[in-house]
Amino acid sequence: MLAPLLDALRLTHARHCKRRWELLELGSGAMLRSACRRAGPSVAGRSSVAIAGPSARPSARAADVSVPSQPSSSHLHRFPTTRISAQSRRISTSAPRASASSSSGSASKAAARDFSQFDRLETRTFSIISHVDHGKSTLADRLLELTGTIPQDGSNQQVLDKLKVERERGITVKSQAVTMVYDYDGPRDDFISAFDDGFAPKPGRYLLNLIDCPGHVDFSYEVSRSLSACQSALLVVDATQGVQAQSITVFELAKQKDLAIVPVLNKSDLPAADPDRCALQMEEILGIDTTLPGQEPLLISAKTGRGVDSVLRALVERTKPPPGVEDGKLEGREGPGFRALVFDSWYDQYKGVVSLVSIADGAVKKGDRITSCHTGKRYEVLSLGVNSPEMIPTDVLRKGQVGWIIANMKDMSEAQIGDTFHLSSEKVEPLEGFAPTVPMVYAGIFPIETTDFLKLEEAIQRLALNDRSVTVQRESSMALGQGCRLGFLGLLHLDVFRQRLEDEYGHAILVTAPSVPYKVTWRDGREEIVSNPIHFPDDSERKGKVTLLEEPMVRGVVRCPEEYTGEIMQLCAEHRGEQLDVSFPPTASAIRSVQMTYRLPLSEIVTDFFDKLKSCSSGFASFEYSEDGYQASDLVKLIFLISNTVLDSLSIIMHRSKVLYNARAWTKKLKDIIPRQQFEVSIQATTGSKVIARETLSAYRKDVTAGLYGGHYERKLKHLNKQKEGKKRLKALGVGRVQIPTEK
Ligand SMILES: Nc1nc2c(ncn2[C@@H]2O[C@H](COP(=O)(O)OP(=O)(O)OP(=O)(O)O)[C@@H](O)[C@H]2O)c(=O)[nH]1
Ligand SMILES: [Mg+2]
Repeated sequence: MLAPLLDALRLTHARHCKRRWELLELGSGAMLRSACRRAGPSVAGRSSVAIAGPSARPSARAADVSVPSQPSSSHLHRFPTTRISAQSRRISTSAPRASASSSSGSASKAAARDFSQFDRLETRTFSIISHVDHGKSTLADRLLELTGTIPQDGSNQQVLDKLKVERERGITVKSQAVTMVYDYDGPRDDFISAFDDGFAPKPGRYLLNLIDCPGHVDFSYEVSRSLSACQSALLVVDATQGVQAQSITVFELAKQKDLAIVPVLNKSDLPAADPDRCALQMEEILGIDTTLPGQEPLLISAKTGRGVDSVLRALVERTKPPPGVEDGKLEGREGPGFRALVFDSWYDQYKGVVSLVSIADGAVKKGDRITSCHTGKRYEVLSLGVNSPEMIPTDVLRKGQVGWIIANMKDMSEAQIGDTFHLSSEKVEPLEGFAPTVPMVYAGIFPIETTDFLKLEEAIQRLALNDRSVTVQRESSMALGQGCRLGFLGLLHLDVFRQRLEDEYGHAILVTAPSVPYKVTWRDGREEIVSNPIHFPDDSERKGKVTLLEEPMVRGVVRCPEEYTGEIMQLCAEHRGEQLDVSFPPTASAIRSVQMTYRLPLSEIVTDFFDKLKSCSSGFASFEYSEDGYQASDLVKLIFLISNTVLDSLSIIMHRSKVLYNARAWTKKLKDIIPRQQFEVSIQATTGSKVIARETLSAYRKDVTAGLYGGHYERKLKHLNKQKEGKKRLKALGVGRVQIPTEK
């Protein structure tokens, strides 16, 4: 599916044609306008965008994602940059004109925070979606500042990334919803309706519900459920990077949900920004006709604030309110038939279980009795309100609004994401929930102290309820005791979950090497997905019983400067990759970049592939992957035995070509880390049918003859034999009791 899109990417380059981005000075700020001079309806002068005065933003964050990501903007300075030619941008001045932001002013911003009459306001609910690091959270900051939702003090940096892990890594991992009040000053003179019926919004106060989504592929579940609550999506594209893999995925998700797309080109302040090329990519790759009214990309800089209020304006103009809630009328939002979709929930220490809902029909008030379609349980609404960004209680939530509900729920499991709430007195059809996710990577999580298992399990269950894309199963291991086996959507997801578990619950934990789900076909035709190596048949067990072993594959796209092509090809070959395509897509910089598409086994990339890729490309390579079915493979279970006892937590499934190398390397490593005992310890690696590697850890040996001077040799021998006997006894006792250090 990716191939035609990548072809289109190349085409874009061929058909590259310059469009004009005009910068017009305006009262409080400037106006940016895309004046397309291509074939088709002229849009010059159609979209007029008011821009708030540039505010100095703190410099780009230092933290970078540790696992696969596109080269971040911080890498860009290393590439020579190509600027949009001076001729392609016409800079002119025009008479000052009141912009949306200037018209609001501080008094109206204060009024905007008044939520007493908010339920009559017309609403627009939208998600901000994009590829990772294209500037969604920074844009959310500016939108919140412009609407007076947060103070405009120059210190706001990705304020919606509240989790410690988000701030440390500089990425969004959880969607956040915020309600803003926006004063719209009415359509401009050059306004052209985006709708066939000529729909034009009226000037006035609007309620905008913003949902900032994560960009990394591992958190696509967050994006998908956030989009379910929306009418439109702001598709942000970094004007220096162009349309990238996740831009396509999230765009398709939004299209599937039939949302209005508002394309935004961000980072226009950077010299490498090439809005012409990006706009063309949007056309060629995403099929957005940027010449049509309502589909023109908005050129902004979320960092400086330039052009950001054009986004607010576009949200009101390019999206229609849900039917029945126009013009501040209450009829369409009174009920009956109240239905609310639960799209997030969390546990608040003081308030208890909080459900974030999007009201699809009717209204709900404090004291109402509601029922969960999922469990059939009834609750009383104790309080409700909106996030702006703090929790603000209100009297009622009506159709089209997004807000929180606190009912007398005892347990997080009662606030199921994807559930529908309705009034207990009414019968309704449940809203469409969310399809369950399929984990791509599994890992075992064990407590360091085995007695802490119940505490750890509770912590895992709580976090997993907050992140429904994680699957949890109990697991026990001879060496590590009781633990849980968790399924994640990717490696970053696993790493973030581990960190959240440690941060939020203060547990020191042990995570086993990630593994992937394999498919075993038994002779009776039964197919079984095995994600835990303990349950995978070894060579001796499978004889005559297993007809087919398959492993999950991915289609990976590596993009890097051309000079690293050789190293990356070698790396992919070492990881059993099969090359499918090589292309040279256009870049914003003067450095030629190469894009290689590979089919790789998932198991090969869940270990050290990303680290190697980053180091062999000096950090410039980016890697994206998507599932690509299963493929028959000669798989082997490598089992380790310490003093003839199976160390089940170390069992690992791998391709037969790698088994000997790994068996030798791992037995050597185990020999280094296992402390010497009073008795000899054997370390063996086996495939079930034969031992393929062995190391022996020699015993401590006290010199029992040290104190004996002279005398007959038999006297010494007697002591030595006694020692031998003792060691034999110890060895017998010590089997299975060798302590494996866990921290290495
Ligand atoms: N120069 C410049 N940098 C920007 C702009 N917008 C965002 N950035 C920087 O780009 C980086 C990523 O910004 P974020 O807002 O966190 O990006 P994001 O899309 O929310 O990232 P994820 O949520 O992890 O996908 C940060 O260092 C921002 O400071 C912009 O308009 N100009
Ligand atoms: Mg973000």
